[in-house]
Amino acid sequence: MTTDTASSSLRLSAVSYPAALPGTALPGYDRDKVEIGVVHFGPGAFHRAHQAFYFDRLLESDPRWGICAVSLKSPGVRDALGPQDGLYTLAQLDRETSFRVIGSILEVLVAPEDPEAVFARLAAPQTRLVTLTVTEKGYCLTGEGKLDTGHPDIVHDLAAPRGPVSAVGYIVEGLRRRFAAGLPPYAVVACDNLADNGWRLKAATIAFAEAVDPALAAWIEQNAAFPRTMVDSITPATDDALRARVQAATGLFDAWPIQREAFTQWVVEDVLGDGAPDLASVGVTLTDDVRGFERAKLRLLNGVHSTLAYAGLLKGHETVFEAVGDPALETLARDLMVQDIIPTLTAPRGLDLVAYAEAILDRFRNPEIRHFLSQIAWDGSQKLPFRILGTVKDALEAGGPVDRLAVPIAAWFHFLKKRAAEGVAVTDPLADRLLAVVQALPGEVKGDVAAFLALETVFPAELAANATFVAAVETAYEELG
Ligand code: CS2
Repeated sequence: MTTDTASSSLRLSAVSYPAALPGTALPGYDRDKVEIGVVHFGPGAFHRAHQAFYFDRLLESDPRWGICAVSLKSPGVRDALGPQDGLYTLAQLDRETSFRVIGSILEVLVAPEDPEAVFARLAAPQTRLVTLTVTEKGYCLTGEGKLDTGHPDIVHDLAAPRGPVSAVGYIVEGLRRRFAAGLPPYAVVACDNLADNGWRLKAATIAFAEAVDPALAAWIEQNAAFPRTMVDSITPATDDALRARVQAATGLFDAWPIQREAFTQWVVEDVLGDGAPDLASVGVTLTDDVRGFERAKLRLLNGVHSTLAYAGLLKGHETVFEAVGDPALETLARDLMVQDIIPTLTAPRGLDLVAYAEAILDRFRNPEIRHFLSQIAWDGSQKLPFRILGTVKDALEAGGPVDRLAVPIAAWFHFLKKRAAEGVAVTDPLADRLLAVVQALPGEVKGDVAAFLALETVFPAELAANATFVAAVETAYEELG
């Protein structure tokens, strides 16, 4: 943030926002009349670009769905949005550009500073939904997708369930209080890119609750909804260029605006039941076939994103736009989608998967957005199992080739080697382990690949022992080397 710019101009707030320059869309409702009905864990850029945008629109017709945003660790969002009364600007940067002040976040809490305030929100009768964007690692799951009872946060929370640090710990303590008070549970809506996100979270929540009180676990099992969801909107991290652009367009300084493409999609399993917000009225798809949407998005968009990230960084590209403009990488992306991934998918009714894949490539060509490959490259150990390895497993079961699907995996290995050689740390919860593997590599193809595939939390044992898969990864590793 540039303090000069901040002080020389009016800052976005509840008082100043009506003075935004014409053309800036403003909250179309009275924020003083809004009630908090949603508690959200993890108010990072994606939440503010996506769910908070949908609730902002919903508040125009129903004031019960304001958001209490809870950061589980850092005070950054509270410190930026506090002086702005929770308001921030959403810039939609695309062939057409627009700016909108979002008003749906009414409160930002920093859980470690005031856990009791979070519990009070969770236990409030008006709270009907708990939503989450805590990234893959925030679910504290094992490689098999079960609650990781060896995870330090879970070990901590199981020993002190009334003073949790993890998202699952907070969800269970909130539900415990509601159970004790005779209130209905809230629905828990996972909004991260995990296959079967809601089911996994439900299983993890119940496993945790079992350890606290089996009666609570049974009550959650019978009464709480954990819909699976698919979320989609490309949301690069905020930078100073965006701050300047937002200030020029709106006339107001915003310490933490958000940028995204114009496209946005939210598909929610239709299990929220009576009393749920009318999400369909603001463009959310409620469906019984969330799996079809979710698999298609995770494997096509995110799978190819990760492929472009690792293969693109190895070729010296910085952004998705640059990578997809490289003819060899564009061909790789398209061939992966059409020849390898689509055959493993079952299209949801009405969705033409080839057209969907082309539309994704077109979104990657958005010239208004600088989406850094290095950002997408984060947390590869958490992302690749959902994005690529599920496809590999299905392709192997169908007897198909996995040569091209091995490319992103081999590219990830080379990316890790390159980062280690440059002395640059990788952002990944397994970073220490990954570095140890790289430092002990024997330096020949078979040995190197075997050492990487021995990462058992990333590669299930059966896959790591599959001769077709191993040979494909070795070939790709050699070609990229
Ligand atoms: C990206 C996603 O950072 C990443 O790993 O693949 O954040 C992607 O942009 C979103 O899932 C798009 O909906």
